[in-house]
Amino acid sequence: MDRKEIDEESKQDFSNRVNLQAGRTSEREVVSTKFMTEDQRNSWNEGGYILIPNFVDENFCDDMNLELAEIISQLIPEGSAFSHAYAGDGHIAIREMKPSPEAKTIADEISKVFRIHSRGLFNEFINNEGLLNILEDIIGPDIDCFLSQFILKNPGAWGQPWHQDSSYFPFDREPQVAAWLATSEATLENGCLVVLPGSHKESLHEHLPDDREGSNYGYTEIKDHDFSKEIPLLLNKGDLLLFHSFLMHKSYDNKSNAKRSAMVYHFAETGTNFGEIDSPTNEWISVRGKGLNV
Ligand SMILES: O=C(O)CCC(=O)C(=O)O
Repeated sequence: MDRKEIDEESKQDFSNRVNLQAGRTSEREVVSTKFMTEDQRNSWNEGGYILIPNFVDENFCDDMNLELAEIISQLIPEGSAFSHAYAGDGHIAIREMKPSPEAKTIADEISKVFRIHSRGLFNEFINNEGLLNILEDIIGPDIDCFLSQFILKNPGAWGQPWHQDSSYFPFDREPQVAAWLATSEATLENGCLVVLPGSHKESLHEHLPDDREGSNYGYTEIKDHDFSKEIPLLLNKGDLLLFHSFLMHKSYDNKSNAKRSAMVYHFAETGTNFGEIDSPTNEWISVRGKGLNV
């Protein structure tokens, strides 16, 4: 199989689907809280995100990184044929479209592994009480984790351009909440996340195809906005960022020689309707409240 670029037509198709969500708004604020601090509530309502330093210890991240490597080696045994995506055991791995010249194996080129939140440590994390408490203040007592992706930003990889996650979620309510756990340091050089504080109060904008050569499948970009007030978020291994699914965010390119890694989950209120056809990368798992009893 050739290492072909994703063709323009499928990029345009994807962005057309994403743009069906354009114009939606999310006005819900966190008013009364049971668990969050006042600072966290203000940060959420005003900025659209909450940063929690040292949420887990570094050993937990190292163990997650090892468990991920194990999943990749099971999905892609040595000698596997070239493909852009690999699936097995419920997991889906996607290959980088702009692989590092240093990459020696297919595993070195994997950029995302989806649907791992029912497994081992990845599942342990979504049952963390401290995490669920904060989520309860934001989305209520009935919580599902519906999406997980381990993101490996390999040396030389493009960052993901400005986008709002809710554009990818054709759901009947909002917000959803992303939990972005740094399992390596995230720096200006290796491709940290960058946010536009307060942009969660805006409607979903038009997302155009990412036209950079070698950009990954699914990357789309908001171009009709001033991003001069962007803030890069530098995280240490074990720090956790929670952010609103309407928050505009992107990540920088990885200009370093090492991988940047993060485990990213998305949470929604139990009972959220996902439309006629659910995304193959979603898997709805109840983590708190009434869904656990059905
Ligand atoms: O981790 C990254 O580089 C980008 C992640 C992101 O933008 C997302 O998960 O929506």
